Amino acid sequence: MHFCWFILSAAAAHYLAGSSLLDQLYGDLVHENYKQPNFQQITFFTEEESYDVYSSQEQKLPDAYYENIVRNHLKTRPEVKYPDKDDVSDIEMDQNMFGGIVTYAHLPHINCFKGNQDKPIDVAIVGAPFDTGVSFRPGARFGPDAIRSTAKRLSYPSSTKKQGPKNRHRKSDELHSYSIVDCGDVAMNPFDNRIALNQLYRGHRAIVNNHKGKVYQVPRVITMGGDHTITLMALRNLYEQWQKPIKVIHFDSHIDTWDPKKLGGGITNYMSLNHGTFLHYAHEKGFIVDKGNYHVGIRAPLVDPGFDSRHDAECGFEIIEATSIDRIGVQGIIKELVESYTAEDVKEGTPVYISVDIDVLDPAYAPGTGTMEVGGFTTRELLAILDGLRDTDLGCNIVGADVVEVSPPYDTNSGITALAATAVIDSLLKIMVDSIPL
Ligand SMILES: [Mn+2]
Repeated sequence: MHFCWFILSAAAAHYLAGSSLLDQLYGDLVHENYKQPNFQQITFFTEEESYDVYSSQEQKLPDAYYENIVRNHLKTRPEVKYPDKDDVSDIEMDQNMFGGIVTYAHLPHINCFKGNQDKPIDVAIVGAPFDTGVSFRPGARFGPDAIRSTAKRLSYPSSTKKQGPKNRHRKSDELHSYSIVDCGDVAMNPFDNRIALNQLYRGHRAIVNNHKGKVYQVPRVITMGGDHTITLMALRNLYEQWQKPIKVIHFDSHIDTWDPKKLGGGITNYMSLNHGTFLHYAHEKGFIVDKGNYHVGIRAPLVDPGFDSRHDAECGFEIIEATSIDRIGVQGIIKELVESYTAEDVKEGTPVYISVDIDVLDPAYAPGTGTMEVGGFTTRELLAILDGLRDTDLGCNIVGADVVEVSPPYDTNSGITALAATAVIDSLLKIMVDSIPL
């Protein structure tokens, strides 16, 4: 064995003299003038015979035998033809899975808040780095960052980018007509929730007011939380934009319609708005429809069971509990949600919002979240339910969505919670992009 390496080294020294550092490092792969050493042709030995040779310290066969091994080895090494030194066609677009400027799924980034009004936006991905509305574990302010990092293996076509083979939406030779962009994060003040949430409100507003889509008259926004409080600002914007209440499909292990007096005491108005009460306020402000909203995946204990259940129903919510999946299955849940979009909703075009608290998943699939509850859905079940909404009346009227409560400090080294969130956004995009006729 040592003898073989000696021959390789000697051959290397022969052609490396005077070449560049890279050529020396990569040897014959980059050395254009490399001439393969002219070894003598001999008959190849069988494996058993060569095993004998390698298992012995002493050389039993003629030099030509070892030279033949080297010659055959060199033959099997790939030859690389490099592009012209001024050719950047393979590096000009950021397609790197583990480097580069990070946007969700390599989507183009534009500043959606200032200027760029001429840039069309059909679907905007935007981060809401905010976690000072939580009752338990913080960290969701880093959610958008983690979701983008974990989405590096996804890629989408946009009006400015051709579809690659990794695209999961359509065949590789098709281009859709939507402009999908990553707006970056809304800068949210970490010292005062009122200011931070108002900033998010204005951020959403700037996206939908200042841009038009190629397909949608008004951009759809998918928000990456952030704790669940941020959903209230999205609902407020949609209510103002559509001038009517929004039907909410809320995936969560918690009801989040808690009366502030039950969750936190409601001592001041300021403390009353948090990630467990925002749907109470969405109802109180009239942002959401007064019946036909849905919670899916509920399993967390209530604070005051009788009161909380009554109050939740008053806020217009029906409940599909996590355990329903054992009784009616994924298809049963899809059916119930799809049928909740009534003929009247179809006639009125009731706008639908989907909010996904990642804690709807079992902690086995999403440990990196603020308030884990055991007994949740698997990632596959959640994605199957979301995918089941495609091409339905409900799906076609989804005007906004979010995924919230991803808290990277509590995630695994592999980032499975953030990874689940990337897939949720992927499913939401599929609903928004595929359901509408081009
Ligand atoms: Mn929640």
